[in-house]
Amino acid sequence: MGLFQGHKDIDAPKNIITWDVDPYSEEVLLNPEKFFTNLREKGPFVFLNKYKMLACGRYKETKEVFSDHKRFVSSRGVGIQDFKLEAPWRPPSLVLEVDPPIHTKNRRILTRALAPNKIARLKDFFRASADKLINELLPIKEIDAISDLAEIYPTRVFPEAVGLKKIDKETLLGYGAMVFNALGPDNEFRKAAMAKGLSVIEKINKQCLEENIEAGGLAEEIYESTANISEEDQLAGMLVRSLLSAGIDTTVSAIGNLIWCFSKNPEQFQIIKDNKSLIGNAFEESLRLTSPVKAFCRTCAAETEVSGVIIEEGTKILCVLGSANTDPEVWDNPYNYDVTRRTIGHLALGIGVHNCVGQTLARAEVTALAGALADKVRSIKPMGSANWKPNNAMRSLESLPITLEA
Ligand code: OVM
Repeated sequence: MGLFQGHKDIDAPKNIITWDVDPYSEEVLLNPEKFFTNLREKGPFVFLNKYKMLACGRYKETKEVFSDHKRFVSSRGVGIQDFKLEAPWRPPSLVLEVDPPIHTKNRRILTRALAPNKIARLKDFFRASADKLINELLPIKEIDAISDLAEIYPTRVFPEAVGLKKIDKETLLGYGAMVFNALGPDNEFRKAAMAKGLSVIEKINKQCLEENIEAGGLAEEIYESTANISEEDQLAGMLVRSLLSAGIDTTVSAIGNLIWCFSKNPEQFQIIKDNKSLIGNAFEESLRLTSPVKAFCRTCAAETEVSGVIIEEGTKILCVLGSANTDPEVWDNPYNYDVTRRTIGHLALGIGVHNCVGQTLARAEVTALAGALADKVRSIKPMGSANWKPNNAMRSLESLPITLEA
């Protein structure tokens, strides 16, 4: 059996459209909406000639594939590489890249450490940090919403909340870039992220060790939960690594994308200023519209059929969450940002057993920051064009010049 782009070399299934588009090209990464629309119009699945894999972008099939961890597994990797056929760049994650029953047991440890009652204790700290940051930025005439705000807030509050002793912003951001770009093909974006390489990995691995975990943070609990599982002394460290992998780039992108939504839709920002109870939904709507985690793959475990398409064992399926979240079959005026929209059911945090385990923490961070903006800022004025950053799995901004008007 041949290998192609790190996975099984398969032919197009019958009855589906084959497409030459490269979803990992700079052109698509920087302007995905046209790709989303075309993807949905071509059928329930398309065959990507360049990668010999399937892609889905309609809400129905994306949800079906994501919801079924038995037919569509994560243990063979959630990028285009099949871990059964090729060795991954790092030891696989013990939550993201495993299936039940191992997944169930490991995830439970994270679920407990990140439970709503634990996060509730952090609310005042998050809000005070957000107030402080916005106060620092208000007097500055023009700021970059990414390097001055979106990258600063999570890299300040997350290490403290989790209890990470010494970890710098560059290491956290550099590692996040590797983790997410590694999900794509070995293109220029993956190569650039990997080039930063060794020093970052070493620091990350050190940070996961028990001796570098502060008392009282969320990570301490992970070590406590695994203390009497003697045969698995790597488990806690690996789960802390998952927090570092999934906790920074995601919230940096989410914050940047939320501010982008506010800056482009001043009347929507005004609505949340007038009605603060809509802040939570304003964040959900930005997740729906911009889907910071744009796409994850699954691998078909055994031949099956979805919406009339026969999918063979070993097929990689690119599940384009950003496209499902803008499917006009499900969402009215899908490309509009509307803070009063019913956002329930968006797939930006996934669905099924692998849905985002850190979502309560992410929501607490981002809504604290949005609350500070809504209270302190009269308007968020764009001061130039938004620049998107190509990344094989994330949709995030490189820069966003704005003025925060007091
Ligand atoms: C992990 C991991 C890495 C990236 C993303 C993620 C969104 C988890 O290492 O467990 O979830």
